[in-house]
Amino acid sequence: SGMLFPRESASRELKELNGLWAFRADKSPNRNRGFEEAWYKQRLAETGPVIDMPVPASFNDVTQDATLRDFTGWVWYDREVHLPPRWITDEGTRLVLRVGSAHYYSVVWVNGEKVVEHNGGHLPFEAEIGSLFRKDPTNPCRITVAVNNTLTLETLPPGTIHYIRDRSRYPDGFFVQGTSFDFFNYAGIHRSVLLYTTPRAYVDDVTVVTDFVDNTGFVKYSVSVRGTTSATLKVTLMDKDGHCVASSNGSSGVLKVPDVKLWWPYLMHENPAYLYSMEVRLTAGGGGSSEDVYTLPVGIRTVHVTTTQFLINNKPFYFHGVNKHEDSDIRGKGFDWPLIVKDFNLMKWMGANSFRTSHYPYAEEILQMCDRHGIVVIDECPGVGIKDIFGNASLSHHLEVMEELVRRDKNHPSVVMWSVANEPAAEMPPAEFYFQTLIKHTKELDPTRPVTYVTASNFARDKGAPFVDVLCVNSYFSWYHDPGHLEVIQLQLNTQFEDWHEKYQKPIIQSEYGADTVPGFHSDPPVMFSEEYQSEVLRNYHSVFDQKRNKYVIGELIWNFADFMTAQGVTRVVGNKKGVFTRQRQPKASAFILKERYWRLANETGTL
Ligand code: E9O
Repeated sequence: SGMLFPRESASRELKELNGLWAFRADKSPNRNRGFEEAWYKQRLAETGPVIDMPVPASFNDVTQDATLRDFTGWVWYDREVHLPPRWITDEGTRLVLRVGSAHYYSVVWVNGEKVVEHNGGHLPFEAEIGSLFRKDPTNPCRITVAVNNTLTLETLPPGTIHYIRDRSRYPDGFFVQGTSFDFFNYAGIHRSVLLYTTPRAYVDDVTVVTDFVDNTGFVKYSVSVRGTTSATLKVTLMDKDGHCVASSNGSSGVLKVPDVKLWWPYLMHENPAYLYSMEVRLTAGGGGSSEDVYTLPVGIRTVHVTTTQFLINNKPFYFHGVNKHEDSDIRGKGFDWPLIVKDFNLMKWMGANSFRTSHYPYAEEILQMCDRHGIVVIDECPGVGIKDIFGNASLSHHLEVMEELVRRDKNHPSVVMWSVANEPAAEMPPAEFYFQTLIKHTKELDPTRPVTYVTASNFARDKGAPFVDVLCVNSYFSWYHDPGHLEVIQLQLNTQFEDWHEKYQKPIIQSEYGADTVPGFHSDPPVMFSEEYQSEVLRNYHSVFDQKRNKYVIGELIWNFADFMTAQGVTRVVGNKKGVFTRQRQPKASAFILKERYWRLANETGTL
């Protein structure tokens, strides 16, 4: 089935269940007491002590409880909700419970009955729950969600659990959740929980692929319908003013758009990010006829990759942007509109035209903002920290995650490329089959977008590079290598680009570079961790980018947009400090360097 973003319409209602939920972490030794005692059968408050927990939010940083901050295992949420009676009694209504994302593994019950389980921490899942109430029209309805943040070799990202049984040195039950990625494993219900309705016969999924020739745009669509065998579909494409520009009947077809207004990245066009609205209207015949209406924003644009260029609407696009995280004080990875709007304002302030969703899929609302603002996205799956496992179980889960990701994000004009992983152990022999399979699968799911993964390996030994469309290379000259030696950067970066390009003849994005910087640390001559050092690292990288960017280097993404939280460790002082903004979104000196550069690039490469 599809996973359309829930939208209100003449035929669909929606109720957000955000706010305070009751919460209880299962701190029993095997973390399994909740299941043994079937906490889902009653209100959580009747099973033991509960606390208030905001949804959406990570649970880690909102309390004073250190054991909750670093908790690994099952946590339980519940709340009651009053359903409008017509949602229950009307046979023609389909009622769906949807979770935007919960990290990592979730089980959901409604009034004690299990309705859905989901494996994966960054993508939505839903369940049809109406039938539960038709049998027994109880109100209120109780929703229970159990979430487990344990990471294993078969999760994405992967992790390992180490039990330490030395009772002379460690307390009873001591274990460590090991991970090999560089961000804090925030957990909880991270995105909106909501209920929505559709008619019984409904639009289940819509896929659009766009193209243009001269002044004519083409929107190839296909619609899948459920709940009826005799449906009529009417598809109408409207411009910004609501005027119909093309229409069609049937579950698939091509809409021809005269005088097309293309979707352009901002900075590349004076009228960027143009979105049409595609209204899909389903009329189900049979007994009493019913209608379902779903409206999808559609941007008409193309993406092509040559050996040296990345083309959007047949014009070369240069990525000057950032890598981000979903991360902030207190809320952790919880969805937060003020934070999102601030980040977009900062990206525009600095002239960033793109970002990578390092290292997992971001909230759909963020991609919608990108569609509306003309910011280009490299959409990354949570394949981060794959250090030595290329087994069948992990590969098949990875394929499933790509299916879920493409299903969710396929219609966003802002998404121009898929990234299937970040810095995997790409030099290991099994990486060849693994990445060949994964990339081929992704291209079958979406033949219209290029596919990459982000590498930090050696150009000569990288087993997956032959299969990518664009090489994304991370490097940290004068930081992880030759720390303190700014003078090596230009030579080493030149060599890096020439090696990769010569071997593969593909365009290259510098997908990470940067240096940890403690705001307010100053040193001239520059030393590591000072604002001057970060600035110098950037300047040295930039001078090489400038020599290569009209050749085959097609982009530069700073690591990172903002400081972010990590696991505790001796190389991290309250998180990773490679942000050009602090975690509170205030600029370091480097932010001004990027701002000046990005606006200069926009003026040179754009049509401003
Ligand atoms: C992934 C990102 O999540 N790339 C890392 C970033 C970092 O700041 C991290 O936050 O550490 C850098 C990977 C370093 C690759 C080169 C390692 C060389 C070791 C000698």
